[in-house]
Amino acid sequence: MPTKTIRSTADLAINGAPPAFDQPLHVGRPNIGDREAFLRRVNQILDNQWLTNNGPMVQEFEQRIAEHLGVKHCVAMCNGTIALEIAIRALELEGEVIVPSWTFVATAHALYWQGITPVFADIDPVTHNLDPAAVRRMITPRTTGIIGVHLWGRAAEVDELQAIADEHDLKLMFDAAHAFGSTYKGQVIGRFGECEVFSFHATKSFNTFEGGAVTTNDNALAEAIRLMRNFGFHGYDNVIHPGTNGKMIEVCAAMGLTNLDGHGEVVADNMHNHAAYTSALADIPGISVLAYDPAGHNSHHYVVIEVDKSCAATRDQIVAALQAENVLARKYFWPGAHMMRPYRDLFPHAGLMLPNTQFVAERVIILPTGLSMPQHAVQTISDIIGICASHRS
Ligand code: T4K
Repeated sequence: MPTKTIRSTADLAINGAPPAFDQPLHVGRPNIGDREAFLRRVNQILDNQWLTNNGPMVQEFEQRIAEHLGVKHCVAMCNGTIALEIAIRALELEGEVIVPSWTFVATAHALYWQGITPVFADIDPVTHNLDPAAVRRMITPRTTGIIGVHLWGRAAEVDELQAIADEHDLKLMFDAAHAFGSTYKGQVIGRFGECEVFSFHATKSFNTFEGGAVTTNDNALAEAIRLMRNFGFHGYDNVIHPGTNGKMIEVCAAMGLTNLDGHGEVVADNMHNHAAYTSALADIPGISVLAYDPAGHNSHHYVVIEVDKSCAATRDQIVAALQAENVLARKYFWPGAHMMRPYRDLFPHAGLMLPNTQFVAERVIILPTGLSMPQHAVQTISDIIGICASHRS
């Protein structure tokens, strides 16, 4: 429960009042399913004495995820970044690959780490997803692929990106780290492009502590990815493919199986929080809540608000006020991957091609949501924002 009611600026912690919450409210607080069920599975793992290397829990997890997403293959991994790297390598991408800058930096890192140049294309400022027209502008003779990101769980422009890929003979894959349970045109994400990559990190709405997966309907690709995940081993003593160690461990799969059973509740709770924020922030000048595509399901993983120039407070002032109240709001993914040192050094003028990315990066705030939100927290957080946004400093 919040400790106070916010009625005026005098009630704000930045002005010396006690914070609204005793304990920090995190963006990305893990959702933890049925503890007893998880512990039963852990005991089973210990009894089995099979801790990793494609054990029974991972196999069950892969089968359940594939069924849940309606896709032929799910290859579970130790985290989303390694899953991206392995997928990129299995697709034999090289040269340049087009990605948004407006994403977590891992999307670009997974390419750059393998000597591939991430070329940043701009986004649609309304959806925050790659703008297909901007993708077209970034194609060069060195381009071999496109990685679309379903940012904030909202499906990317899948059909348009696929059309561009087909036209230019490029490979298309998706970073679906935010999109577990989201849909595109009525179909569950996980089946689009050559493959899709999920993150099941602790901070994701569905988590396996750390974890990730590549999903695909392509048998040969799935087979190559399975080999690459386990050093290229095909049986004992026989390596038939270059590879690395991308394996998910049994305890992570146990967490995943448990959380999968409770995922519907997480989504319902997050939908409720999103609706409550939308209504509580509706009349605050200069503040808008990013709406989810009403035509599709969303993972409801993030609550994203935008602070317009017309607002009486800046985005950074609002974030500072929230943090003083113990509301650890974030500015994901400010300032954009193109402004992070490795990529700024590589492309010092990338911003010229990314006006929408730069515009959005200055506006966003990500607010806490998830199962651990205390009662009345959404209203109090919205009140803090409302008071900040109605007073010029
Ligand atoms: N592609 C995209 C689009 C992604 O968003 C990500 C990951 C990836 C690829 C790569 O997938 P992974 O390799 O991570 O599986 C976090 C996550 O570490 C990262 O997984 C996620 N995206 C990114 C958006 O957020 P940080 O550096 O912001 O995390 P951190 O440590 O600041 O934690 C966030 C908040 O959550 C904090 O307030 C603390 C709280 N927290 C965190 C953990 C780990 C908890 O309360 N409990 C916890 O156990 O990156």
